[in-house]
Amino acid sequence: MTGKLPFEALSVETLATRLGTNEALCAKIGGDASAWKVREVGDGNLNLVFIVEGASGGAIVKQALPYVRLVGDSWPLPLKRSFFEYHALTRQEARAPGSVPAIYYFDETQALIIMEYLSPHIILRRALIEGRQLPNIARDIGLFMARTLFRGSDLSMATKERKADLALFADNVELCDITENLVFSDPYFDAKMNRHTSPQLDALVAELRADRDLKVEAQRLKHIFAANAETLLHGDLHSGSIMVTDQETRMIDPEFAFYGPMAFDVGMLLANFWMSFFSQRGHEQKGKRDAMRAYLLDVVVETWAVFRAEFSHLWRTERTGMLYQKTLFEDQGDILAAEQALDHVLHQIWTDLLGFAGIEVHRRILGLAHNADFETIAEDDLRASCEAKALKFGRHIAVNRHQIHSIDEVNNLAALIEQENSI
Ligand code: SR1
Ligand code: MG
Repeated sequence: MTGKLPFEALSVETLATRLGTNEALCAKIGGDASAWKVREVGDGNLNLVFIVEGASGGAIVKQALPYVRLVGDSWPLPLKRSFFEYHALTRQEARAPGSVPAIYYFDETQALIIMEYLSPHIILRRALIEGRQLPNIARDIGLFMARTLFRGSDLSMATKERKADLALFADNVELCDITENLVFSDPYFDAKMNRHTSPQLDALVAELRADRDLKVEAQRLKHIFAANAETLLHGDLHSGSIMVTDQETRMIDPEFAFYGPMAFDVGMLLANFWMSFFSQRGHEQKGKRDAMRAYLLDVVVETWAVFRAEFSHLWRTERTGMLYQKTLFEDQGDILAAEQALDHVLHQIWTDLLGFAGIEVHRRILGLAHNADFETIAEDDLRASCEAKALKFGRHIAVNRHQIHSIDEVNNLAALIEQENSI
């Protein structure tokens, strides 16, 4: 396949013929394409994902489709998201080495990336649903977020380079539009593609949609998301975008990458841990999940602690960008001023991440794109009860984000709500 042929979606049947002469793929998995085994494994909302295995190994072939896979061709979506994913992956690898899959090949016209087959990794969301306690995720994800968010910002980069990058990713308009609508607006009115567990959640949903403070807060957060081009975000950092083994953690799928507020990735990620926490009650068929719930709250605490520690370390050792210059602080012997500024920056991230987390919880229960944590709870009343608790939690942290001062306070709230008899 060359980059010059017009776009054509791959299939299990055509992949070996079309990529059989691709040097990068042959070098990785073996050149005899007739022996390749091809499986389509994409379970995301947007793209095709193939595992291709040959005589000497395997690789992932990921291809964007010109529409939203979840909805179909009635919702066109540009192929260029593959370009942004490729460029985001290269930057993430440079800024947080070893945290993303290795890239072997990129074809912009075919919207196709050939990359490392992570095996025996599984999607983190699936592991958490199964009740698996992964020992390293908090450390690995905390480090990834601190390194990519710090090193992609004006705290670190040369301003010319950052502005060029900002211009490059500014064209990821359609994927930002998905987030702007699906995350920040649709959950708060009766949008066409919304769905929720009905009738069990109807009254609560009506209450949330009538909640003026919540609606205003969601729009303030949307404003921050759209207007605060602080750093290169992953843009969709939930537990479905992370692959794990007991030892290893890799971040995947950064096609939503763009320059936005640091707190967005952190808030979305923590929201997914809290949603996993609230969903555990629905997965107790083989026994109580108390230990799993405690584990998830510990993961939240540790992720935030690792993020803060690494961000602070980078602040002290790598602050080479045009923001909070050392010239004004350390070079004048005023180290405390640099620490005071760091406190302000971390506090801003903290306040905003709570808002983004609350909104992310809402959209996964009220909007178009639900998550498997809740969706795999077969019994409607049980699922609704888990979802109702998560919705209340999300509302509280979004609306009260300026009055909440510690991660323990948030976890205590989660634990309290979890104990309630819900609907
Ligand atoms: C129509 S896309 C819906 C969601 O899927 C992606 O994974 C993003 O989370 C997006 O919001
Ligand atoms: Mg994705």
